Amino acid sequence: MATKGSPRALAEPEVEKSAYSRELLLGLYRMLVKCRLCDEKARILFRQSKFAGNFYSGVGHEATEVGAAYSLREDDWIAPSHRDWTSNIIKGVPLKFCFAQLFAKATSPDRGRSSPAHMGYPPLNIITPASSIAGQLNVGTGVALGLKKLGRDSVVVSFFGDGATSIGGFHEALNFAGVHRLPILYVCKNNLWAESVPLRLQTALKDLSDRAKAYGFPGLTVDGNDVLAVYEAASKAIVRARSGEGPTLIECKTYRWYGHSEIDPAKYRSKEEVEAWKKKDPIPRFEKYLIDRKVLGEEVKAEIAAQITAEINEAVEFADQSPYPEPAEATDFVWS
Ligand SMILES: Cc1ncc(C[n+]2csc(CCOP(=O)(O)OP(=O)(O)O)c2C)c(N)n1
Ligand SMILES: [Mg+2]
Repeated sequence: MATKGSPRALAEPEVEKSAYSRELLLGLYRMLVKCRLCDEKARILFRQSKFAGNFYSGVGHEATEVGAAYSLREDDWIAPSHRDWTSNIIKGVPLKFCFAQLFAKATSPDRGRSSPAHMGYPPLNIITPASSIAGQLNVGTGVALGLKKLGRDSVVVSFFGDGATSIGGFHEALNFAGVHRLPILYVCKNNLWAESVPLRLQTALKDLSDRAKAYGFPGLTVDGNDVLAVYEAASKAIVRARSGEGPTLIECKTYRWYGHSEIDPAKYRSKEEVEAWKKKDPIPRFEKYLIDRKVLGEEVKAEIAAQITAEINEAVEFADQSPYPEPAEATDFVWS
């Protein structure tokens, strides 16, 4: 496993153990492609004014999201942040509900109530993101406490960015989880930027995983663009959490390709930096790994892309054709 102190080089994925079945490898690949195509489609739909509010693309982060959440069971929980809408897709939320929620249509599970940055799905234990950065860490940690008190063996995966690690809520959540050995995996997507704030102004640390030491549980840094490195680290941490040994912090070094949101031209970053990270695109990199090992061929690759594209088109059509909720519904489910 790529652990802190020996982060995996940002080149070829290095797992040679063939510990992973063909089915798992293709499943991970299919999910990477699905997240990428859905995210790119959502960006286009936002620019076409198909939905309002704002959109926070996670393109570039797919290996981190998929690697961390892929081995979760249905009864496990995800506490996503504003950029993690694809965690819904990974956990199995039907695409038509994801797009209906983006479009705020009456057919979405929340009947059009949430903004695009607040996608959740209670039937699959995906907690609607809190708006305040790091706020969601406290919610996820509270769920982990609840699971422990109920004696369940489900776990929580909490996703957040580098920017969240400078906020009090982050430290309170991790400290509490360490004290009570809660069943939670903290996944920091370190994409080097928090809106326009670069990492060097965020922290004097080289590796954000060092922060775990202060709370008495393991912290490790992995290459967040290597889906197998993330998968391996996360599945071990999930087993650890499930067996009552407590939390783990995994820092995944990655990059967001686009602006903070679709209305941010991101002029604070250099073109060279962006281009250098695009060359580390997690998808062609994993593709090459699979092709070299004869797990994937050009034909299957094209078939996967075509199937996913058809599924997306159908889901977008469903969202587009769905009605908006009636204005009178606005006060339903509101307590007074
Ligand atoms: C307490 C608080 N401050 C500011 C904001 C506005 N805001 C939303 S996302 C964001 C940047 C977060 O950066 P990071 O945690 O690194 O996540 P990333 O956007 O890079 O995925 C900011 C400043 C907020 N939502 N909450
Ligand atoms: Mg960030």
